Amino acid sequence: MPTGRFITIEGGEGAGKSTNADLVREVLERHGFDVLATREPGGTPLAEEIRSVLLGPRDEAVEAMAETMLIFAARAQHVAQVIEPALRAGRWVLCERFTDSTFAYQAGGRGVDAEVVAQLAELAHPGLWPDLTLYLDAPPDAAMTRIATRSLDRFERERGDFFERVRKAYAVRAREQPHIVHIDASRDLASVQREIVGAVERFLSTPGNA
Ligand code: Z5A
Repeated sequence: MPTGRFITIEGGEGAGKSTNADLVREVLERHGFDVLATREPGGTPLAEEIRSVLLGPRDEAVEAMAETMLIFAARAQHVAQVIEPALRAGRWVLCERFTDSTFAYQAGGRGVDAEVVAQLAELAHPGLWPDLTLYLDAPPDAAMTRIATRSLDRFERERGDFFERVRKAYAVRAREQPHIVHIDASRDLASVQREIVGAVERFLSTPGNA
């Protein structure tokens, strides 16, 4: 049975995930791959509803474990309904954020035990991990100025030290996980994009990947 490849784009808010997802898609399509672009939290009607619940500002404090389980509920739906069928059909799936975000935000940012995140991941998407992750790394203050004119969601209203913990957790994960390629996203867009294209081309030219 043909199977496509699973590529994710990670990073803090304003790091350039959406901007560069378009570029990665173009590169893959130029190589003749059929690409399904999607995002998390979200990607199905139910998962998008959970996204609205997660991102909407609210007065009630949201428990870290409740937040984590909502994220995995959305992910289980997205994987079963969209990601796995596409991969089985031989399509390449390009997803903005996936479980590396949960290690960064819920484990790193909120303090949920990373072992619990790993266990929930194994329940929500057994055996499915990205083949390649492009991690766009930029200092939170610099990235936030790029989105300064937007209205802020519940995560973006967090304090600065939350984003530092998230970034630190991403850095640890990028060192430990061979599927993650670190990209310095604090530079001008043209430089960032050159490095992204290089990383994707290297992945494609590695035997067994394409
Ligand atoms: N979340 C979580 O906690 N746990 C999880 O497991 C998952 C998610 C999956 C929503 O995610 C929230 O969900 C997120 C974490 C939480 N928290 N927050 N905040 P999201 O991915 O939908 O939201 P986001 O990270 O806030 O995305 P974003 O703000 O849209 O950022 P982006 O996609 O990385 O950036 P962009 O839209 O491509 O670029 C922003 C602007 O910067 C734009 O004007 C660009 O033209 C500009 N830009 C981009 N790159 C550059 C460079 N290199 N130089 C200058 N300007 C640039």
